[in-house]
Amino acid sequence: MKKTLISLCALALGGMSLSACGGSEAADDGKITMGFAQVGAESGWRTANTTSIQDSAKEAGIDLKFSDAQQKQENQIKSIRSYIQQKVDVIAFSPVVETGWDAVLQEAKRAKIPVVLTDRAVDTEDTSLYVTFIGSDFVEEGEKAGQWLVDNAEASDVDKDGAINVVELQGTTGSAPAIDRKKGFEDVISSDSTIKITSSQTGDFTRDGGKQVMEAFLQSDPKIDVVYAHNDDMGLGAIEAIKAAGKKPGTDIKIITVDAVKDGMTALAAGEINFIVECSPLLGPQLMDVAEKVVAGEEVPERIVTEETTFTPEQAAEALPDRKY
Ligand code: GYE
Repeated sequence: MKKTLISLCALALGGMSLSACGGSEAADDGKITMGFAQVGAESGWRTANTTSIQDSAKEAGIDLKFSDAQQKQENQIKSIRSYIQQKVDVIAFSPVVETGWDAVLQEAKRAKIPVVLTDRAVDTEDTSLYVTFIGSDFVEEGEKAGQWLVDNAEASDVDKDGAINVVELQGTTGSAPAIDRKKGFEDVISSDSTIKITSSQTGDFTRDGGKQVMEAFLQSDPKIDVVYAHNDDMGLGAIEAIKAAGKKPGTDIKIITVDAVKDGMTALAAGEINFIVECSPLLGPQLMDVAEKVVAGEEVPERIVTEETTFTPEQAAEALPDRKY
């Protein structure tokens, strides 16, 4: 590995000294070292994502340094700084929130360590701070959720008063999937004046968060027709709250979620969730592939979008036996 780096750097930098180049000590044994700063372990999606990254690193023979930030940006920044100090070959991370990354990403750039974003995007003017972003189109996911509601609005209007009152369980405040899933959904439902978001609050992408927020919504608002949860886990928490309030999830109150992890799909097949927009957590193989290319100095696309689908209860029942996560 070092040889490739030296020749590439020599080409790129001409007369500049080799010590200014990205060739790292960690690459001396021929193995690529990747530092990965994960968001946390907040959801079934995240667990599947972590497994995918760890398994594919092993398969690709990449030495993985992994950290869990417990959903705190300051922890992720600390991990990234430590990866820079350790001179890893490549840094990959899933930014917990969109903003506030420029300083640490500039440090990585100065150290000539390429950064790959996976799963979540950052909001920065300077796109030279990362090589690529691998992940879903969250706006499109929100649109798909909204489209299902527009298409099924009549059936969803359980109290038949002509208004469809939606409560929204948002993901982590400031995170790309929370911002974009909200936007995509709102854009599409605005075409139907009977559909209104009556309450919207963050449940931080956790089951417990979803349950607590839903309990509060149910106490203050007797006219909830639909729950739009930004992930399965919050939807599953909402199901518990709805049951505890003596109502039937999926029937008295319709539920739309995003992710399509096993627990979500099981609830969908059982009719307790009505529609799920898929968001694939299996980003590991693509990430390792991109890391190998980037370290070898090859070009990679600036944006790699994950392909995904949607599920109705019938489709969930069919897909469940083969579902890997
Ligand atoms: O939908 C949610 C997780 O960033 C796409 O984060 C990811 C989201 C996912 O906690 O379950």
